[in-house]
Amino acid sequence: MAIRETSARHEALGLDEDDLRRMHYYMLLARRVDERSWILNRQGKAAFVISCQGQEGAQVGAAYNMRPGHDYLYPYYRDSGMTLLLGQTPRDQFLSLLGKREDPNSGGRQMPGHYSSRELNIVTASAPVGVQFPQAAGTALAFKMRGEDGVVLACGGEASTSGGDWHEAMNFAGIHDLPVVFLIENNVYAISTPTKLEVAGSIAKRAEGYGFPGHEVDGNDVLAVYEVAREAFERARAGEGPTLIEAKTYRMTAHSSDDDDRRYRERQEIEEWRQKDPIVRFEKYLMEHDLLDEERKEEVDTEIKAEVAEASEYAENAPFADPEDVLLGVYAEG
Ligand SMILES: Cc1ncc(C[n+]2csc(CCOP(=O)(O)OP(=O)(O)O)c2C)c(N)n1
Ligand SMILES: [Mg+2]
Repeated sequence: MAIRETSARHEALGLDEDDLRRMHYYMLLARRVDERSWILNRQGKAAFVISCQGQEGAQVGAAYNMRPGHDYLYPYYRDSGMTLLLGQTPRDQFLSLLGKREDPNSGGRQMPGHYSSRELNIVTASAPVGVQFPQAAGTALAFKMRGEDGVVLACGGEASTSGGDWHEAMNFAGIHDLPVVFLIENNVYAISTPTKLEVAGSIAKRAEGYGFPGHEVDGNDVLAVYEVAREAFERARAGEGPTLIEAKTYRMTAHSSDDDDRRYRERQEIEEWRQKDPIVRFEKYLMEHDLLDEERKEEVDTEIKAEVAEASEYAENAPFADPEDVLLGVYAEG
């Protein structure tokens, strides 16, 4: 009772119960799709998995500010929480993971994690780390030149801020006050390289050098990320220019299904971060505010697991692309 009487954080942010339930649903959905993906990998059905686990709070918190089909998303390979929130389905994700013809991202011809949807304005990434940023700045320039109020959300891991593309995009966006939000999901590693060997100093503070604000935020707190991103989206929509957000988070799985992380990090470190699991933390918040209890939590999880199982089965039974389609979309027709 005492907690309800004090103004709750979500109320101050203008989020109602439905918003919170949606946020929770998509975070959990992303986690369960991811877990299922690892099973499909270990069963020898999925060749490669790259996870979002641990980053769902940063992803849902930031993308919850987007207007799907209006704003543009340049995700990176871990952003499945964002693409699910915007409207891609677990089926879409498994069709992509298993390289099936119906895969909406690429017809089964791209690596998993290369999300793409014309209707949802999700632009596929190229495989080199960080190349999405100049493209995102270009889309933001197009919004500005057309006098439209769209915002571009451009995402990457902390290692992408060590590459030239990111700096060029930051500089260009700063010069032209472009409506772009740079979200860096700092998950402590770039494969086996720890952040301290990737970045000297603060990522968030680099924004100052490019003439716009940068914020560091607890990336495992979905409401904190939502809050800082909301301000960034408002700024962009008002024509005031870009914002950089560094969400401090953690990669709970190995880099990918091809990586053995026992070679470069202690189990205890992972355990410590598990205590800060963004989903568990948000569930605690919801329970403290009487918006969730154990029974309802079970119900939601059961519902999600059924949806995930159905989607996975559908994708497993779906046909592969025809071999002769391999060059579709690669070269211009005629
Ligand atoms: C230009 C380039 N260099 C190296 C790679 C190989 N590579 C793929 S993911 C990755 C790690 C990137 O780390 P980070 O940006 O922190 O993202 P995270 O995987 O930790 O989420 C690397 C080095 C690549 N894809 N592109
Ligand atoms: Mg990283």
